[in-house]
Amino acid sequence: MRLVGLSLWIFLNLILLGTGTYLYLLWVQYWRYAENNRFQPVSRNYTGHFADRRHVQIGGAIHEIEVRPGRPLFHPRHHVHNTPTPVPTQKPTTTTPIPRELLLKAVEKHKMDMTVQLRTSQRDGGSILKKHENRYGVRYRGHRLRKTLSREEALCGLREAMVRSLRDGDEPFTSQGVAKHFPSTGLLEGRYFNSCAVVSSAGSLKGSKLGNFIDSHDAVVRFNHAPTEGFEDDVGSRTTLRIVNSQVVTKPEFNFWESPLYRDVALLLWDPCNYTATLDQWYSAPDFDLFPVYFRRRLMMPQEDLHLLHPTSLWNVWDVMQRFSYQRIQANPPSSGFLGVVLMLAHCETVDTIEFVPSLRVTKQCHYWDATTDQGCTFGGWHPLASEKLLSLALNVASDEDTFSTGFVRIPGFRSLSCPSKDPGR
Ligand code: NCC
Repeated sequence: MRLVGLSLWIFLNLILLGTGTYLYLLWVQYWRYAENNRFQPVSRNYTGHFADRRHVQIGGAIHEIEVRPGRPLFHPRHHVHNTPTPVPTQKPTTTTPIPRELLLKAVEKHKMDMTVQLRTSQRDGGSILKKHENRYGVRYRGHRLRKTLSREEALCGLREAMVRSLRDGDEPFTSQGVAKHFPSTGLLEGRYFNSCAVVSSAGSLKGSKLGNFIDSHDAVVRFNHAPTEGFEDDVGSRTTLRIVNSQVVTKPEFNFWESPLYRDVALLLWDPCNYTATLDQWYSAPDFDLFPVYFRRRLMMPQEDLHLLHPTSLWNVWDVMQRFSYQRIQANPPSSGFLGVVLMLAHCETVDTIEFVPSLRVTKQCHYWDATTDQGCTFGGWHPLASEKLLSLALNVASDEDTFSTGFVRIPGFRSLSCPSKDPGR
């Protein structure tokens, strides 16, 4: 009897301890989440002003950021064509520009703050407490970063990821009798540009006056339903390629059939598949049913430069991001933005990603065209955005001033790379 009582007592204590630990973990996770979703000022000493993002507060005084006219940034080995490398050309709009050394100080602090914020978001996004959210069955078996990242190595990894579109020979489409709906050539196949701009949809583009700079690139990539009309001063007006996720393709509110946003440009549509899914498995159960729309559009507008992303590309890119991160990263596919960057690296001498890494104009505003606020749009809620941005920073050849004041990261394309035949550590 005594033994039964003792066992019961131990059992009850164990249950109590287990429940307590569980509640404690939930509590810690909740506060981490709450903390992460509260917008933190860039630093105690200076803050980007959201009402007027052209101002910086340094010490006690508020200064207007001087937008300096651009200068060439490039190492000559990156030049292969005669078209000039784009430089930001906007003129200073300041009334009382801050002294340059103060701006550089602000840039330095901002860089530090952004790195901390991105690392924190990366850590929280990859936390094992979120493992139950592993919706795509990600089972990463490779290494994680143990030494300092080499730009060449990471670029070689991204090149190996082989981001590509589907073609008519890809199975199971031939055996399913739908191969005729797929183009015989890949997206941008045989096309090469000197300079490319990949324009994020970030709210911090508002008021940037980067429109001319963006349009001066040989190719311009945009995403989903990001508009240009009415925003030309900040985001330019040219579009070469639009990368569109399967929600935008299938949800009626985005008007994929009718909207002029999706006309007279190359289009790349994408939809996530499971980490280990074959094309067959993805084709029978896509996340959003984009195939009927895609097939219909190919049939009705065969002249269009319309493509579907090979879904394995998503996880190949994700694997590279995980391999080159110290921390576990969020187990969801990369964002359209980062897919655009990796895709264009194969077709451009250099890729400028505009306001992808948040500049001094950083804002809670999700997109440059609407007032919705959500910090997750910039630092990552669902996509592993923080990891994408940290990797972009590691590949960046632009100066800190260009990155954090003007607002672009510059990455050299794959063509100038010399990679070992088999990437080590894979
Ligand atoms: O918002 P979205 O992204 O269309 O933005 C395109 C790309 O710009 C970069 N970005 C955007 C906002 C911001 N504040 N900072 C940024 O760096 C990102 O690289 C982003 O990929 C997408 O990636 O397809 C995404 O699409 C939206 C949404 O589906 C479409 O806009 C249509 O409404 C997703 N949002 C939601 O589903 C609510 C977003 O998570 C990813």
